[in-house]
Amino acid sequence: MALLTGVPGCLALAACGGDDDDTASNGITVEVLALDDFMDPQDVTITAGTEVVFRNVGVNPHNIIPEDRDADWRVDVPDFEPGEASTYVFGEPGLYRYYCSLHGTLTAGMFGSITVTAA
Ligand SMILES: [Cu+2]
Repeated sequence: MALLTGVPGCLALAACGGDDDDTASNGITVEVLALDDFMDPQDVTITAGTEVVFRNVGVNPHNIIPEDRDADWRVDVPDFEPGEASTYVFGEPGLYRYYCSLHGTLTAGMFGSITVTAA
């Protein structure tokens, strides 16, 4: 699996994983924290419609790179400096794996997963 750099399709950063997705929220929010250099919690299970807040509480910039390079919940470095957060409502059940390309891969270092179960 190649590391993703310069993935097209997400050039308008404000549209990536922002608050403007059209998936209906179920009102539940969970936080996934990016620290230096790991995700806490690393693996999360939620029901469809839950909003995930990715928050960088480390001292270094991080990113959230989906395994599926066409996914629209990517968070790139300019939007994920320390103190920054990005939200996304996961509406479809499935396994969503991701990693920080600065500090990991899908299987090592800084990576995690969101398991979305049917509502
Ligand atoms: Cu990182």
